[in-house]
Amino acid sequence: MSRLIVVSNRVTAPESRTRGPAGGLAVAGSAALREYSGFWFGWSGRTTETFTGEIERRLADDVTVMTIDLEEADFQEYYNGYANAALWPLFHYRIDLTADDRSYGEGYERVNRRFAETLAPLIQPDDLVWIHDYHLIPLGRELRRQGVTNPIGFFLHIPWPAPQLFTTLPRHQQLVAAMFDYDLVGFQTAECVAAFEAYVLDEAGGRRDGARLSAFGRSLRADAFPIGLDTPDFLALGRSPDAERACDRMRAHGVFRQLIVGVDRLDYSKGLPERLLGFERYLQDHPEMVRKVLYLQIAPSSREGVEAYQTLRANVLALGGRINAAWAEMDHAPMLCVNRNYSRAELAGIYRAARIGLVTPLRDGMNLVAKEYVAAQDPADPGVLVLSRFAGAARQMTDALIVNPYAPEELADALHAALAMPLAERVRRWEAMMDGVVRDDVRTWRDRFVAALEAASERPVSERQTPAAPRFAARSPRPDAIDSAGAYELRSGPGSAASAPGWRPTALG
Ligand code: ADQ
Repeated sequence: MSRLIVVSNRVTAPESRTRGPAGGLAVAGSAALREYSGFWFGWSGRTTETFTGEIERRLADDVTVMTIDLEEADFQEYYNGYANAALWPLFHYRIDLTADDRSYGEGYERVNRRFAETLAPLIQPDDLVWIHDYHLIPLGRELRRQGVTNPIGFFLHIPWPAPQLFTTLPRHQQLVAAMFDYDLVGFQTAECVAAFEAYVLDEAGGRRDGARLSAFGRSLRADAFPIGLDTPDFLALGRSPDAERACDRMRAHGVFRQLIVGVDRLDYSKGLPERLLGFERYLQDHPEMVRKVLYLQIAPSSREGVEAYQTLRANVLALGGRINAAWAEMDHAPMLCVNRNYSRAELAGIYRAARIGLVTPLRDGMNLVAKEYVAAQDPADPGVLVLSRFAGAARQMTDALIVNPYAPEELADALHAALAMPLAERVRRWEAMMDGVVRDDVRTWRDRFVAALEAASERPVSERQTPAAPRFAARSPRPDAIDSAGAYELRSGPGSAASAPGWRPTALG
């Protein structure tokens, strides 16, 4: 069996899947590797004065983790800069927040090159390489330049924007040209695949040949692979003493009140100000409910080095203050905004105590909180998921109450409908969604992606090279400006669900 090498910007220790904080990728990365041999490679999260390329290797929760430190300039230009101030806002349809700077692009290219130079010598001939997310789009190209001929797949966790938006990015064609060094490119939804394909056909003069897209003299397969939860793991966490305690604590706090919960990184893509306006509108429309609901918003800070995040934090705090100032009494406040992380077990307990899970991003690749909320519910008395139509999850979770997060009155109406929903309807909707959460879990996602990567690679194992010694690496000429060095050059080698306990799919009775 091939080894699987998972590469992401940040390697969050797999053990943090229970302790939190956990981004979506942390959960997915460790679940992807736990049943495969191989390792997880990425940035340690630390910066040093100068880049050394030294690899720290350790075993965490049965997963081999290899990390490198980056330079402070890398962190500013590649991470805070190009990845999070240019690509992230653009890919989430916020071109008004996109900041570009020549140094950002240079830092992005440099870090991707450094990743490739450090990683390439670790790759063996029959390894599969799976690269994750927008920080590392050009890494496949850099690995090819290092002579790696193994199958390399790329999965984008965030949305791929419509061509009209994507073309606002300076050097957009270079970024897409680099993607054609992958054998397989995966997106969260069919809508993202269609947006990518539209760009390739209309802007890059490419074409579709059966399942493959061709452009820039190369071809790849592009498909949708909606990510899921590690459902059995999450169900087990939901039965843990920490989860029970958190659930009891929330129920005691919200006694005689219906609890509404939101759990999001403090990120403008998550639609927090818009959500607070929707809640405010609900209180205005239903003043009789003011003492009967409690909205808990858990929103730990994120990317505090980027200006747009500091502004967002101030906005959310101001809106929360305005709502409580208008409606609070000496013994009651309608909402709580908590700026911290909880363990995943505690989150499971909090979700379970809540009658409504409020997940209303303005744009989201998938959104795992929606799936976690459903997985955490009591089957005999489940809560209602209110879900933005702009989350990838809305394509699968059609039994949620689907809303337009930009319309406060729609949010207010959905809160009203959810609180009035009879038990039988809550159960019916929850069962339909839970079937999907169990069936399409993170293992299904991983196995589908890995199988597609094996199938998409046109190079048999016997023809794969390891970049262990100086050699000639053939590269096809390309029309884009990334590579002006010619078609051949001397390379000098390295250094340059259904089994979920406590749940049975309804289809099986
Ligand atoms: P994220 O933007 O990080 O992920 P999401 O899918 O919602 O978004 O995952 C967030 C994760 O962090 C969840 O597992 C949640 O439980 C956890 N989390 C959030 N707040 C927390 C808190 N206060 N304490 C502890 N844990 C907390 C990106 C994309 C998503 C995509 C995922 C996976 O932006 O669209 O779903 O990757 O592909």
